[in-house]
Amino acid sequence: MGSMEPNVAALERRVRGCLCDFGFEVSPLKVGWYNAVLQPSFHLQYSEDTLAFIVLSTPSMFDRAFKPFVDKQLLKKINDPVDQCVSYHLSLVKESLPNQRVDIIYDYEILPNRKPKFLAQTAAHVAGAAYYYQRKDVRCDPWGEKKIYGVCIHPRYGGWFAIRGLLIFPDVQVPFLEQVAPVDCVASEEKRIELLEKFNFHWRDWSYRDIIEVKERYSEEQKAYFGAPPAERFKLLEVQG
Ligand code: B12
Repeated sequence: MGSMEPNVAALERRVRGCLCDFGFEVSPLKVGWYNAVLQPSFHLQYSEDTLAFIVLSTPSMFDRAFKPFVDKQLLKKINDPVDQCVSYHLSLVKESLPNQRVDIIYDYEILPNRKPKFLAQTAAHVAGAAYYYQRKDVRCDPWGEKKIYGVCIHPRYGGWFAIRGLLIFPDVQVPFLEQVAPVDCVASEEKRIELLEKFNFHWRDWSYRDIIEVKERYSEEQKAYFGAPPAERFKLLEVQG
Protein backbone atom coordinates (compact mmCIF):
# COMPACT_ATOMS: atom_id res chain seq x y z
CA MET A 1 0.00 0.00 0.00
CA GLY A 2 2.77 2.43 0.94
CA SER A 3 4.28 2.35 -2.53
CA MET A 4 1.04 3.33 -4.18
CA GLU A 5 1.10 7.04 -3.52
CA PRO A 6 4.37 7.87 -5.33
CA ASN A 7 3.01 5.97 -8.34
CA VAL A 8 -0.13 8.03 -8.30
CA ALA A 9 1.90 11.24 -8.15
CA ALA A 10 3.92 10.10 -11.15
CA LEU A 11 0.75 9.19 -13.01
CA GLU A 12 -0.76 12.59 -12.28
CA ARG A 13 2.43 14.31 -13.50
CA ARG A 14 2.31 12.31 -16.69
CA VAL A 15 -1.34 13.18 -17.36
CA ARG A 16 -0.68 16.88 -16.71
CA GLY A 17 2.50 16.73 -18.78
CA CYS A 18 0.52 15.45 -21.76
CA LEU A 19 -2.34 17.94 -21.50
CA CYS A 20 -1.51 21.21 -19.72
CA ASP A 21 0.71 22.72 -22.45
CA PHE A 22 -2.20 22.31 -24.84
CA GLY A 23 -4.62 24.40 -22.79
CA PHE A 24 -6.30 21.60 -20.88
CA GLU A 25 -6.73 21.51 -17.11
CA VAL A 26 -7.00 18.26 -15.16
CA SER A 27 -8.23 17.52 -11.65
CA PRO A 28 -8.14 14.14 -9.92
CA LEU A 29 -11.16 12.56 -8.26
CA LYS A 30 -12.35 9.26 -6.90
CA VAL A 31 -15.26 7.58 -8.65
CA GLY A 32 -16.85 7.21 -5.21
CA TRP A 33 -17.18 11.00 -4.77
CA TYR A 34 -19.05 11.18 -8.06
CA ASN A 35 -21.31 8.21 -7.37
CA ALA A 36 -22.09 9.51 -3.88
CA VAL A 37 -24.10 12.50 -5.17
CA LEU A 38 -25.90 10.65 -7.97
CA GLN A 39 -28.79 8.25 -8.15
CA PRO A 40 -27.74 4.67 -9.07
CA SER A 41 -28.82 4.98 -12.72
CA PHE A 42 -25.98 7.48 -13.26
CA HIS A 43 -23.30 5.58 -11.30
CA LEU A 44 -20.02 4.67 -12.97
CA GLN A 45 -19.36 0.96 -12.61
CA TYR A 46 -16.00 1.06 -10.86
CA SER A 47 -15.10 0.55 -7.23
CA GLU A 48 -15.31 3.73 -5.21
CA ASP A 49 -11.58 4.30 -4.66
CA THR A 50 -10.86 4.23 -8.41
CA LEU A 51 -8.79 7.16 -9.69
CA ALA A 52 -10.18 9.41 -12.42
CA PHE A 53 -9.30 12.82 -13.87
CA ILE A 54 -11.77 15.36 -15.16
CA VAL A 55 -10.41 17.23 -18.19
CA LEU A 56 -11.42 20.83 -18.94
CA SER A 57 -10.50 22.91 -21.97
CA THR A 58 -9.45 26.46 -21.06
CA PRO A 59 -9.49 29.46 -23.44
CA SER A 60 -5.93 28.75 -24.62
CA MET A 61 -6.85 25.28 -25.91
CA PHE A 62 -8.06 26.96 -29.11
CA ASP A 63 -4.60 28.34 -29.98
CA ARG A 64 -2.45 25.70 -28.35
CA ALA A 65 -4.20 22.52 -29.44
CA PHE A 66 -6.99 23.19 -31.89
CA LYS A 67 -5.30 25.43 -34.48
CA PRO A 68 -2.17 23.26 -34.71
CA PHE A 69 -4.43 20.22 -35.01
CA VAL A 70 -6.29 21.79 -37.93
CA ASP A 71 -3.05 23.04 -39.56
CA LYS A 72 -1.54 19.59 -39.43
CA GLN A 73 -4.62 18.47 -41.37
CA LEU A 74 -5.38 15.81 -38.85
CA LEU A 75 -9.02 16.69 -39.38
CA LYS A 76 -11.48 14.26 -40.89
CA LYS A 77 -14.68 15.67 -42.30
CA ILE A 78 -16.89 13.40 -40.26
CA ASN A 79 -17.56 14.68 -36.78
CA ASP A 80 -17.04 17.86 -34.80
CA PRO A 81 -13.50 19.24 -35.29
CA VAL A 82 -12.99 20.23 -31.64
CA ASP A 83 -14.19 16.81 -30.49
CA GLN A 84 -11.66 15.20 -32.86
CA CYS A 85 -8.89 17.39 -31.44
CA VAL A 86 -9.81 16.55 -27.84
CA SER A 87 -9.99 12.84 -28.55
CA TYR A 88 -6.61 13.02 -30.32
CA HIS A 89 -5.01 14.54 -27.20
CA LEU A 90 -6.69 12.22 -24.73
CA SER A 91 -5.63 9.24 -26.86
CA LEU A 92 -2.04 10.48 -26.60
CA VAL A 93 -2.35 10.31 -22.81
CA LYS A 94 -3.39 6.71 -23.12
CA GLU A 95 -0.55 5.93 -25.52
CA SER A 96 1.99 7.49 -23.17
CA LEU A 97 0.87 5.06 -20.45
CA PRO A 98 1.03 1.73 -22.30
CA ASN A 99 1.12 -0.30 -19.09
CA GLN A 100 -1.99 1.32 -17.62
CA ARG A 101 -5.57 0.49 -18.33
CA VAL A 102 -7.26 3.82 -19.16
CA ASP A 103 -10.94 4.28 -19.95
CA ILE A 104 -11.95 7.56 -21.59
CA ILE A 105 -15.48 8.96 -21.56
CA TYR A 106 -16.24 12.07 -23.62
CA ASP A 107 -18.79 14.73 -22.68
CA TYR A 108 -20.86 14.07 -25.81
CA GLU A 109 -21.16 10.29 -25.39
CA ILE A 110 -24.70 9.03 -24.92
CA LEU A 111 -25.96 5.65 -23.69
CA PRO A 112 -28.58 3.61 -25.57
CA ASN A 113 -31.19 4.96 -23.09
CA ARG A 114 -30.12 8.47 -24.26
CA LYS A 115 -28.63 9.44 -20.93
CA PRO A 116 -25.14 10.95 -21.05
CA LYS A 117 -22.41 8.44 -20.16
CA PHE A 118 -21.24 10.76 -17.41
CA LEU A 119 -22.47 14.03 -15.93
CA ALA A 120 -19.65 16.42 -16.68
CA GLN A 121 -20.76 19.18 -14.31
CA THR A 122 -21.17 16.87 -11.33
CA ALA A 123 -17.72 15.38 -11.99
CA ALA A 124 -16.14 18.85 -12.24
CA HIS A 125 -17.76 19.88 -8.96
CA VAL A 126 -16.75 16.85 -6.88
CA ALA A 127 -13.20 17.10 -8.27
CA GLY A 128 -13.04 20.71 -7.05
CA ALA A 129 -12.45 21.99 -10.60
CA ALA A 130 -15.51 24.24 -11.02
CA TYR A 131 -18.51 24.90 -8.76
CA TYR A 132 -21.76 23.49 -10.14
CA TYR A 133 -24.58 25.99 -9.47
CA GLN A 134 -27.98 24.38 -9.59
CA ARG A 135 -31.50 25.58 -9.02
CA LYS A 136 -31.44 24.06 -5.56
CA ASP A 137 -28.50 26.37 -4.65
CA VAL A 138 -30.94 29.31 -4.75
CA ARG A 139 -33.21 29.63 -1.72
CA CYS A 140 -35.99 31.84 -3.05
CA ASP A 141 -36.39 30.90 -6.67
CA PRO A 142 -38.50 32.89 -9.13
CA TRP A 143 -38.90 30.32 -11.92
CA GLY A 144 -42.09 28.45 -11.03
CA GLU A 145 -42.69 25.55 -13.41
CA LYS A 146 -39.81 26.33 -15.74
CA LYS A 147 -37.01 23.79 -16.24
CA ILE A 148 -33.75 25.41 -15.09
CA TYR A 149 -30.43 23.83 -16.03
CA GLY A 150 -27.39 24.22 -13.77
CA VAL A 151 -24.01 25.63 -14.79
CA CYS A 152 -20.41 25.31 -13.58
CA ILE A 153 -18.31 28.40 -12.95
CA HIS A 154 -14.52 28.23 -12.77
CA PRO A 155 -12.72 30.64 -10.39
CA ARG A 156 -10.25 31.68 -13.09
CA TYR A 157 -12.17 31.32 -16.35
CA GLY A 158 -15.75 32.01 -15.20
CA GLY A 159 -17.83 30.27 -17.87
CA TRP A 160 -15.10 30.44 -20.54
CA PHE A 161 -14.23 26.74 -20.54
CA ALA A 162 -15.74 23.38 -21.40
CA ILE A 163 -15.72 20.01 -19.72
CA ARG A 164 -14.32 17.58 -22.25
CA GLY A 165 -13.93 14.18 -20.70
CA LEU A 166 -13.16 11.82 -17.90
CA LEU A 167 -10.03 9.64 -17.77
CA ILE A 168 -10.54 6.61 -15.56
CA PHE A 169 -7.76 4.32 -14.30
CA PRO A 170 -9.65 1.11 -13.35
CA ASP A 171 -6.54 -0.54 -11.86
CA VAL A 172 -5.47 2.41 -9.73
CA GLN A 173 -7.07 2.68 -6.28
CA VAL A 174 -6.57 5.87 -4.27
CA PRO A 175 -8.25 5.41 -0.86
CA PHE A 176 -6.29 8.33 0.61
CA LEU A 177 -6.97 10.94 -2.08
CA GLU A 178 -8.24 14.09 -0.35
CA GLN A 179 -11.28 15.85 -1.72
CA VAL A 180 -10.92 19.56 -2.47
CA ALA A 181 -14.07 21.69 -2.42
CA PRO A 182 -14.66 23.80 -5.54
CA VAL A 183 -14.31 27.58 -5.12
CA ASP A 184 -17.75 29.09 -4.49
CA CYS A 185 -17.11 32.13 -6.68
CA VAL A 186 -20.80 33.08 -7.18
CA ALA A 187 -21.66 33.30 -3.52
CA SER A 188 -24.64 35.68 -3.32
CA GLU A 189 -28.24 34.70 -3.92
CA GLU A 190 -28.75 37.56 -6.44
CA LYS A 191 -25.70 36.61 -8.48
CA ARG A 192 -26.73 32.96 -8.56
CA ILE A 193 -30.17 33.91 -9.84
CA GLU A 194 -28.59 36.17 -12.46
CA LEU A 195 -26.21 33.36 -13.47
CA LEU A 196 -28.94 30.75 -13.92
CA GLU A 197 -31.14 33.23 -15.84
CA LYS A 198 -28.31 34.09 -18.20
CA PHE A 199 -27.31 30.46 -18.72
CA ASN A 200 -30.86 29.32 -19.37
CA PHE A 201 -32.41 32.21 -21.26
CA HIS A 202 -29.52 34.23 -22.76
CA TRP A 203 -26.68 31.74 -23.23
CA ARG A 204 -26.16 32.83 -26.83
CA ASP A 205 -24.96 36.31 -25.78
CA TRP A 206 -22.08 34.72 -23.77
CA SER A 207 -22.91 36.91 -20.73
CA TYR A 208 -23.21 34.07 -18.20
CA ARG A 209 -19.53 33.37 -18.81
CA ASP A 210 -18.60 36.78 -17.39
CA ILE A 211 -20.62 36.41 -14.18
CA ILE A 212 -17.33 36.86 -12.29
CA GLU A 213 -14.22 38.76 -13.24
CA VAL A 214 -12.10 36.37 -15.30
CA LYS A 215 -8.38 36.00 -15.97
CA GLU A 216 -8.82 34.80 -19.53
CA ARG A 217 -11.69 34.48 -21.98
CA TYR A 218 -12.27 33.28 -25.55
CA SER A 219 -10.80 35.50 -28.29
CA GLU A 220 -13.15 37.08 -30.87
CA GLU A 221 -11.94 34.45 -33.31
CA GLN A 222 -12.76 31.65 -30.91
CA LYS A 223 -16.20 33.15 -30.20
CA ALA A 224 -16.89 33.39 -33.93
CA TYR A 225 -15.95 29.75 -34.28
CA PHE A 226 -17.99 28.42 -31.35
CA GLY A 227 -20.84 30.81 -32.12
CA ALA A 228 -21.25 29.36 -35.60
CA PRO A 229 -23.62 26.47 -36.26
CA PRO A 230 -21.66 23.20 -36.63
CA ALA A 231 -22.12 23.06 -40.41
CA GLU A 232 -20.52 26.52 -40.80
CA ARG A 233 -17.50 25.67 -38.71
CA PHE A 234 -15.64 23.73 -41.41
CA LYS A 235 -15.94 26.79 -43.67
CA LEU A 236 -14.46 29.08 -41.01
CA LEU A 237 -11.50 26.76 -40.68
CA GLU A 238 -10.88 26.68 -44.43
CA VAL A 239 -10.87 30.49 -44.58
CA GLN A 240 -8.14 30.57 -41.96
CA GLY A 241 -6.21 28.10 -44.14
CO1 B12 B 1 -25.55 21.40 -22.50
N1 B12 B 1 -23.92 21.78 -21.68
N2 B12 B 1 -25.75 23.26 -22.94
N3 B12 B 1 -27.34 20.91 -22.99
N4 B12 B 1 -25.12 19.55 -22.07
C1 B12 B 1 -23.40 20.64 -20.85
C2 B12 B 1 -24.14 20.63 -19.53
C3 B12 B 1 -21.86 21.03 -20.72
C4 B12 B 1 -21.26 20.49 -19.44
C5 B12 B 1 -21.07 20.53 -21.93
C6 B12 B 1 -19.56 20.76 -21.89
O1 B12 B 1 -18.99 21.57 -21.19
N5 B12 B 1 -18.87 20.04 -22.74
C7 B12 B 1 -21.92 22.60 -20.84
C8 B12 B 1 -22.03 23.34 -19.50
C9 B12 B 1 -20.67 23.89 -19.06
C10 B12 B 1 -20.78 24.53 -17.71
O2 B12 B 1 -21.51 24.09 -16.85
N6 B12 B 1 -19.99 25.56 -17.51
C11 B12 B 1 -23.19 22.79 -21.67
C12 B12 B 1 -23.50 24.00 -22.36
C13 B12 B 1 -22.41 25.07 -22.39
C14 B12 B 1 -24.76 24.19 -22.96
C15 B12 B 1 -25.28 25.42 -23.73
C16 B12 B 1 -24.79 26.80 -23.26
C17 B12 B 1 -25.02 25.27 -25.23
C18 B12 B 1 -23.57 25.21 -25.58
O3 B12 B 1 -22.91 26.22 -25.73
N7 B12 B 1 -23.06 23.99 -25.72
C19 B12 B 1 -26.79 25.27 -23.53
C20 B12 B 1 -27.30 26.04 -22.28
C21 B12 B 1 -28.64 25.61 -21.74
C22 B12 B 1 -29.78 26.21 -22.50
O4 B12 B 1 -30.28 25.59 -23.41
N8 B12 B 1 -30.13 27.42 -22.19
C23 B12 B 1 -26.90 23.79 -23.38
C24 B12 B 1 -28.06 23.09 -23.69
C25 B12 B 1 -28.25 21.74 -23.48
C26 B12 B 1 -29.56 21.03 -23.86
C27 B12 B 1 -29.57 20.76 -25.36
C28 B12 B 1 -30.79 21.83 -23.49
C29 B12 B 1 -29.38 19.65 -23.13
C30 B12 B 1 -30.15 19.51 -21.78
C31 B12 B 1 -29.47 20.26 -20.62
C32 B12 B 1 -29.46 19.53 -19.29
O5 B12 B 1 -30.14 18.55 -19.04
N9 B12 B 1 -28.65 20.03 -18.37
C33 B12 B 1 -27.87 19.62 -22.85
C34 B12 B 1 -27.20 18.45 -22.49
C35 B12 B 1 -27.97 17.15 -22.58
C36 B12 B 1 -25.84 18.47 -22.06
C37 B12 B 1 -25.01 17.27 -21.58
C38 B12 B 1 -24.58 16.45 -22.82
C39 B12 B 1 -25.71 16.34 -20.58
C40 B12 B 1 -26.45 17.09 -19.45
C41 B12 B 1 -27.51 16.18 -18.85
O6 B12 B 1 -28.19 15.47 -19.55
N10 B12 B 1 -27.66 16.18 -17.57
C42 B12 B 1 -23.79 18.00 -20.89
C43 B12 B 1 -22.44 17.25 -21.01
C44 B12 B 1 -22.38 16.08 -20.03
O7 B12 B 1 -22.69 16.23 -18.84
N11 B12 B 1 -21.98 14.95 -20.51
C45 B12 B 1 -23.75 19.38 -21.62
C46 B12 B 1 -28.63 15.32 -16.89
C47 B12 B 1 -29.27 16.06 -15.71
C48 B12 B 1 -30.34 15.18 -15.08
O8 B12 B 1 -28.19 16.32 -14.79
O9 B12 B 1 -29.34 18.39 -14.02
O10 B12 B 1 -26.93 17.90 -13.41
P1 B12 B 1 -28.32 17.42 -13.65
O11 B12 B 1 -28.84 16.55 -12.41
C49 B12 B 1 -27.94 15.81 -11.62
C50 B12 B 1 -27.29 16.63 -10.50
O12 B12 B 1 -28.26 17.49 -9.93
C51 B12 B 1 -26.88 15.52 -9.53
O13 B12 B 1 -27.90 14.52 -9.66
C52 B12 B 1 -28.71 14.78 -10.81
C53 B12 B 1 -28.93 13.50 -11.60
O14 B12 B 1 -29.65 12.61 -10.83
N12 B12 B 1 -26.82 15.96 -8.16
C54 B12 B 1 -25.79 16.65 -7.58
C55 B12 B 1 -27.79 15.80 -7.22
N13 B12 B 1 -27.43 16.36 -6.09
C56 B12 B 1 -26.19 16.88 -6.26
C57 B12 B 1 -25.35 17.56 -5.38
C58 B12 B 1 -24.11 18.00 -5.84
C59 B12 B 1 -23.19 18.75 -4.91
C60 B12 B 1 -23.71 17.76 -7.19
C61 B12 B 1 -22.36 18.23 -7.69
C62 B12 B 1 -24.56 17.07 -8.08
